[in-house]
Amino acid sequence: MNNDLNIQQYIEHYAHLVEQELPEAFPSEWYIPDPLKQSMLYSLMAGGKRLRPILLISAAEALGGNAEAALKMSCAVEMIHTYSLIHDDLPAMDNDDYRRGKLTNHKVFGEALAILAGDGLLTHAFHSIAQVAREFRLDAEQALSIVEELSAFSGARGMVGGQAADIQGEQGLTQLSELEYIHVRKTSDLIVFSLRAGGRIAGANERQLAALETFGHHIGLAFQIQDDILDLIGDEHKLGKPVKSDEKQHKVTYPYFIGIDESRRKMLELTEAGKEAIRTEIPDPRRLLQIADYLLLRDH
Ligand code: GRG
Repeated sequence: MNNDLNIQQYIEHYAHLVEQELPEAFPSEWYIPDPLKQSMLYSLMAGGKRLRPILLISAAEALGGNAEAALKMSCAVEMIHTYSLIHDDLPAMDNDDYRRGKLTNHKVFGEALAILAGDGLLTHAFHSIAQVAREFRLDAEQALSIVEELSAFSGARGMVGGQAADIQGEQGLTQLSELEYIHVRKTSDLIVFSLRAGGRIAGANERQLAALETFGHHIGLAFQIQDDILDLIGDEHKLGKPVKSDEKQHKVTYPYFIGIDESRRKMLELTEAGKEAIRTEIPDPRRLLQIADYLLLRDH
């Protein structure tokens, strides 16, 4: 059925399925204190593009994996992503009042519950993976590798390490390679995990996993460069004239180092290189290729 959908409809279709599945990930017989559950669900259900779950599902689909297992597993990666956003918004980190057009978790529930909601989501992601592995009788080696890789890509070696380097870098980054290290850890790593996990559900071999990784690494970095560009020019577009606050002009982003035009060129080049990595190695890469192109069109 989803063969008939254009890429936007395909993305909307899976984003909707993920949204239906997310609350189901918490066993109904579990007693979770009410404010904690509300706080977790508030951020989990606050919208968002659901990019990482969709990539996991599409990678599984591209290799003929079980669609239901992929959908359930994809909720785990969205839990990790959501926890990282809740913690990133805290006063000790970015101190943001709004996320996805809504008040941030700590603004609604207070800092203590926001920290705990993040902790709860992080922990529950691993529970969900174990449950999916058991329910769908995943190959034990693949299931263990998924757990291992989620920990590596989202933890101190990956996203958490990227966040730490970002905070340290606020004292002043001097080289593009330092910024790229942060972007890869904070953004590409969870995308790479999603693709490899989707591949593993489908029993991907090492060459296919490596191809998915290269694809994720490149489109993740392209996605983050685009974020930097949108961050800089978003307000200018909205207001129809250039308004650059001092803060934005001096924020150390990709355009800060190489300018907007060169950043755009780099973003396109990375996307093409990512697509090239999966074109022949993955049996049916069509949706992944379309997603890579679709991401270039986004405006938020
Ligand atoms: C606090 C452990 C910890 C990590 C925080 C994810 C992150 C690391 C910080 C958020 C800030 C940021 C710009 C990170 C780069 C990754 C990124 C582009 C996140 C936003 O992802 P989208 O655009 O968000 O997919 P939606 O809202 O669509 O889910």
